[in-house]
Amino acid sequence: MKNIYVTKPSLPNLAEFTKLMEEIWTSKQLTNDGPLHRRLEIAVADHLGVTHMSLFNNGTIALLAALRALQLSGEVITTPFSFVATTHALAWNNLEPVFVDIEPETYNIDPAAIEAAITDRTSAILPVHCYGRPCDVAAIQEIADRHGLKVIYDAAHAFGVRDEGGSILRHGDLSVLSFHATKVFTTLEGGAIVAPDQRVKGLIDRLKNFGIVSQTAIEGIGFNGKMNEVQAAFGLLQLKDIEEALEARARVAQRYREALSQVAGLTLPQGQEPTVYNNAYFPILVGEEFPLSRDKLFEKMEAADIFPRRYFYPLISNISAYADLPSAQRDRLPVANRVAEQVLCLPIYPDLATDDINRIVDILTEASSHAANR
Ligand code: T4K
Repeated sequence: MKNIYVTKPSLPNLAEFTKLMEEIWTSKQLTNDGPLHRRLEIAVADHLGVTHMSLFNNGTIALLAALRALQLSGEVITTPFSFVATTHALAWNNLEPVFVDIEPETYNIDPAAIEAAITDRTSAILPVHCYGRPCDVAAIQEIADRHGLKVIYDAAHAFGVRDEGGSILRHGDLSVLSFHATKVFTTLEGGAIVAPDQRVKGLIDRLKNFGIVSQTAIEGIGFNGKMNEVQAAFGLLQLKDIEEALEARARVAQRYREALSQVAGLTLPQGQEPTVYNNAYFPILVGEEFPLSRDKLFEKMEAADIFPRRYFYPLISNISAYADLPSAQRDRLPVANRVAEQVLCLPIYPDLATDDINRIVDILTEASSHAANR
């Protein structure tokens, strides 16, 4: 039987890609703010409805640059329920992560918990729009304003997500995207920072290019975060197909909802009007009422050549690099620990065939009718 993975990128038309490669072959401009990079930067910003954006070679380097650009120090309050890159970016900036618990409905950082974790060493908040579901941006901003803190959103999952006022990337001081191959919009590897104005974008553009201002002037300690022309070419073609890709994802999510909403013990992701979601992931929780534990269900699916993922398990606060932090104690993070132990991200991507969705639905419904074996 064919393997079904948690995601598969949609590839652009190969002939069109070849044409763009010919442009690169002709110009021999391979990287360093080349013409395709410039085109993509404008096109993506325009598509997302933001004004100031800097492309990066990947989302992790973009996160490092965002934290560096804001010159933070001391402690940064963050969520343990994310991909490890979120916390690693703090560590690489010599910032101390302070974990707080998440909300049981959105799996995003709990604003009430943020307030309680603020000390005189806190300089910022690093929330994640987990699975592309928006954080409580108003509550987070209110707390940040009251305590003079910066807010950097890890928006790696949030390409194209909008609230009633427009792109959710406009919130906070900076938002950071990932364009990795597993993401809704990809440039193979890639990422971006959304900045509030041209001055901050300029600072970020310098940071990602070693601090170079001109041939004779270097400002600050930059590094190499540049996106190359092949990545940009791939992105330009991805962007052409993004609306259809998002619609196809929405259809997969809808099919899962129809088929699984009545299955006892499974909690499905719920949307909230008027938010526009991107269906980047389809996380379900496998609760106590389900006959199989999450891990037994995971193994059963793998045995049937279906490969969902336990994003995000283990919880970041439980991995050895961070487990000794005072804020990492399990009893301080009950919701995050429970969700990490119950979550399973089902396969979702534009080309997921109806037969494959049916295979996934069948295995879940069949498992739900078994006698308990947790
Ligand atoms: N912040 C957050 C919240 C993030 O989720 C991420 C990345 C970042 C920051 C950092 O951004 P980047 O530096 O990555 O731009 C993946 C990705 O590597 C990672 O980008 C992503 N989050 C994370 C959630 O997932 P893995 O280890 O699960 O990927 P992998 O290689 O096992 O791929 C999963 C499945 O996708 C495979 O089973 C098959 C499919 N796949 C994957 C690749 C790479 C393909 O079909 N084609 C491919 O080229 O981490």
